[in-house]
Amino acid sequence: FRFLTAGESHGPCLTIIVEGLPAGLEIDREAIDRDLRRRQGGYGRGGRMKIEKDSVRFLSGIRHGRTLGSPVTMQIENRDWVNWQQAMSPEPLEELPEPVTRVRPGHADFTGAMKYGHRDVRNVIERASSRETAARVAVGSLCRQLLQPFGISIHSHVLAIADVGYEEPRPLTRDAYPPSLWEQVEASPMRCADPALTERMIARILEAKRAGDTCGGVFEVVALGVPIGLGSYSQWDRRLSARLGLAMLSIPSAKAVEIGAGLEAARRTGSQVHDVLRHGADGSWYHVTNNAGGIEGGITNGEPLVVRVALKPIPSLAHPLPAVDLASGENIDQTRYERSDVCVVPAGGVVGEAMMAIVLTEALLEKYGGDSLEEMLRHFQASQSA
Ligand code: EPS
Repeated sequence: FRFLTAGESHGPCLTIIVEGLPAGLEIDREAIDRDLRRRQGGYGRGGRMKIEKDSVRFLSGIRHGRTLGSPVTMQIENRDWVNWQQAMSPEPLEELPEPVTRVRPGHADFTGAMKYGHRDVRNVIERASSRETAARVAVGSLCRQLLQPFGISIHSHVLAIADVGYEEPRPLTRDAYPPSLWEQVEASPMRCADPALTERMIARILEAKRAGDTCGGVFEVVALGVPIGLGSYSQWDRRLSARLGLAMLSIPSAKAVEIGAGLEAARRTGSQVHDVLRHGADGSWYHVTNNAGGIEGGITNGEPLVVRVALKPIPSLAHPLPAVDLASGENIDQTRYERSDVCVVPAGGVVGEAMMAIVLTEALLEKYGGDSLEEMLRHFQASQSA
């Protein structure tokens, strides 16, 4: 299983090729669009999201609503392209647009320009933009549809915005994630189940916005119904924890990842951390706590898979920070401001869900692999009854 995304933020579209999905999987296009809409939402988004109405178009790999087993190609239109046709033209221009030369601290502006030798930072920002995450959400949404027949569901919620968040670590066991929690999350403009906290988070973002500033925060991604045995300790890069770490840190602005109790586990002793295993009367396995976040030895243990991701604040500030003009080499008091979001943590959570779905799809295909969904399900059912 692999995928590639392509496309500049203000180019005509995002293009995605996904290879390795089994044949015979029923695809709900509307469900992909729903996930794309969820990513576009959340309090703190800027003007661009009023322009875009993300929706996916299939160009290959699906016939009469089912996967063929051949590569799936998807396209998401950038509606803003009409305003950028000259500035982003693939053809040479007689008169070039004014180059962007002032770099924003914290953005890919400086490193990208130095690395690729660009004199116009526009050449960097276009691909470094988080617009690319729309493509990943489309891939994740396809993956979610594969995970569904195996009983796996994936959710996310926001735990903190800047310094405003849950006071105590939330429990991590199965009963801490009832369906009602996710209903509350989906109804909250902050994707936070606590209405009072939602209000405080919004107030925090508003305060930052008024000051010309931005906010980061923490979201949590949870996979429920994950079977025992995905991932492996046999090599470093087979460990599911490592694969989730890579996937989550690939999200723009991600600066830290925790699994289960995470950093808190380092502060406690072994007897306070390790999850006692029990065998139920019905033959099922369960753990009394879930500080491991559903992974032991790099392998899923049947408990909820819980990953938290910390996003730094967005580097485009309405009150710009000091910077350097790359053209003149001059130190300047204020870099430029470009239209931007103030906070993207709720959207980040939706991208986190997609990355979790992608990692679990890879791991599921490794364990129950097959060329058709039917074949995979046969392998899965055989292993469940063993
Ligand atoms: C982004 C800047 C903004 C964001 C964009 C990421 O876009 P624009 O420059 O067009 O105002 O809206 O995010 C998206 C377009 C998106 O779909 O999430 C940046 O500089 O990274």
